[in-house]
Amino acid sequence: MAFTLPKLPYDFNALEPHIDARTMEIHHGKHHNAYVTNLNNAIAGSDAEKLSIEDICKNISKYPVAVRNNGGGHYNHSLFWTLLSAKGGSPSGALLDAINAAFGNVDEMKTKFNAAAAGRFGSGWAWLIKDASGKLAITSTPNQDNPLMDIAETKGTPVLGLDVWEHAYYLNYQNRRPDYVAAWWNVVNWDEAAKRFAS
Ligand code: MN3
Repeated sequence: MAFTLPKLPYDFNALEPHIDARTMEIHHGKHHNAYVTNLNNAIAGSDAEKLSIEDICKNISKYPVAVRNNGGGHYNHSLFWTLLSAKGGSPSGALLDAINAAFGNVDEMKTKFNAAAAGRFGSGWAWLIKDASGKLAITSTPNQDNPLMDIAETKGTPVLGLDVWEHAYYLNYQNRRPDYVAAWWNVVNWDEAAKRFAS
């Protein structure tokens, strides 16, 4: 079964002024759509056609680089959209407890996350992950790799993920990646993050 581009759960302009409508429109309709098309082409006729995108990522070392790049692109962006919300807010409940246990407090977690996002040279992603023992950690990956992949340096289940490719912010923020990262904290969907942490 072919992969499809998921609908955004909000309007293109829902996250303004933090993430502008034109960036959302191009990011979703052009960039993510291209990952879906190229992934479907890359897995056509292979056993990966029968797998979920999560299972493809977990076994990514078995597949050609086109599957790694576009499968990662599809998984990462599908996740990214659900982790954004105009509602904003802050973490609570079990997720807040885990953040405090791992980092001391929310601000310290954000400082470490911001450093991972700023320090990723070139294109990639910053992540807050839950590792196999249930503990939170911060990591980053190059290109469209992610922490589910068997080739990832630090593996875990993504709780938060931030796209730091220039296509995610250049129209509004140009070279100011740290400003984009700071603005993104205003539109994190903490309810979705809490659900991911609990699962
Ligand atoms: Mn992107």
